[in-house]
Amino acid sequence: MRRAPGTTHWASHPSGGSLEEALRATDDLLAAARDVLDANWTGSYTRPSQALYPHQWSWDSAFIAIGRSWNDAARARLELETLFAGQWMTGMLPSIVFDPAAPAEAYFPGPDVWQTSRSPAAPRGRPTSGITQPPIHARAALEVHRHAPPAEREASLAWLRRLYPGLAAQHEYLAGPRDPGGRGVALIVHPWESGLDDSPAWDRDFDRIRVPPGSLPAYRRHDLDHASAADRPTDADYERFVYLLTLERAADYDDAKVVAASPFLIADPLFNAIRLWSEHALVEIAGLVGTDPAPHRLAATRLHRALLRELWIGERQRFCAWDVRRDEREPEDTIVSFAPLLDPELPEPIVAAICRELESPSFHARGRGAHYVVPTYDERAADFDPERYWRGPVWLNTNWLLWHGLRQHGRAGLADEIVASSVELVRRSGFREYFDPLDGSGHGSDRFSWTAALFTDLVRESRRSAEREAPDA
Ligand code: 9WN
Repeated sequence: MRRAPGTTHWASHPSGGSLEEALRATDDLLAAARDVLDANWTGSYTRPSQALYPHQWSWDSAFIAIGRSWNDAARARLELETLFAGQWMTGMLPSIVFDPAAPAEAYFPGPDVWQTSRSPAAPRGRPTSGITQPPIHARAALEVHRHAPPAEREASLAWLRRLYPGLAAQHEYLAGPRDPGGRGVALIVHPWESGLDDSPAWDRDFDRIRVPPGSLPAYRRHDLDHASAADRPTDADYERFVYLLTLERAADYDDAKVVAASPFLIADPLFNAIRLWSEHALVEIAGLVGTDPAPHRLAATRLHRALLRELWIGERQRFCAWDVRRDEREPEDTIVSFAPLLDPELPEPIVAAICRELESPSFHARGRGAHYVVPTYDERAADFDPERYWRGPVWLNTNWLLWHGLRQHGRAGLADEIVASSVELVRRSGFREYFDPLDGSGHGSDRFSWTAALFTDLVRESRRSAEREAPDA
């Protein structure tokens, strides 16, 4: 039995599991988080984890930079600069920048499989993947700058000036080649681009992809050397991941050809909501570096409208992923539907609808024994899996994104619950990659960098807000 009735946990704690209580005695955990980040630091970037992910991942580095900037602003800045050195001439920021120091067999698929030198747009002499990940980087850059100690403010501004053209190019790329129909939402061509690889959000589309027999070379999944098979995507999913990669490779990573050929073509609410939130960060960054913020304001307005027009489905009261290839909306109730809370202009009735769903038994099983928020998939769905990757477990990065979204819409209660739950998960199970929402056990990699980084940010930021709100002694 997973749901042990009466188990003590933050939601059913007699005191109501206040944020204050969860934040108590977090100094040792903050020190341990710092140790994880330092152990995973390579000298120029941070590995997501030592064994499972021994290269630089794009959105990981952005989350890591945010958390690290509370203690070490210089490394946080270098983290993002190292990543942007792998940016393509098209503006695409690749999902992985491969580390030549990592052994060839350390991760599959490695640079020999991607073969990105086929594209004239790929950076020379710097092997990367040929796809992208959610564009959280402008937001991360702004957060890192905000955390800069006064003595480093000038250095931080100079860094923002250096980074700004790359950030702007990343957003232009998404608005250009990734929006071929001009509908205002960027399309992803591989589930790995979503960051939520095997989310049920695109099962209907992904499950229909048939891998032609004999079309794939023999390969070995190195991920299963470092994590339990029950925690990772299935072999059938992996086949499709690799098949899509081979199609993109055959198109030499030419965007128009990839979009034309890919059987997977999705407008993801989470990817586009992050893009919108980052576009707002670009407005602020442009102001800081003395550039005209107007184009970013305009882009944000367009994207806000497109999110509502293309991805909000009124009858379902939900944002849905749009399978553009078949022109179908995917109704699965997953965490991607909540991400538009990151839009500061989201209309109040839609904010209220999202919060209702977040508080429903599908995502917030109050009073049913041990439970932690926010699961990545509807707990009442027949195929909800509390342990497998993005098909149920709680992740600190999606918690962190929702916490920001809820706070900006004045939903402090739910936001505080997310912090309290995140802290309790780490206290109970350590800096694991993800957690079972029903019993709090840890899964996937251990000593996972973004868990350590975002734990740090959640705790430090919450403590700071509490200090601001405390009545004068
Ligand atoms: C494929 C590194 C990455 C994260 C993704 C997460 C997982 C890779 C994998 O690990 O994806 O990119 O091998 O499973 O899904 O969000 O960036 O932590």
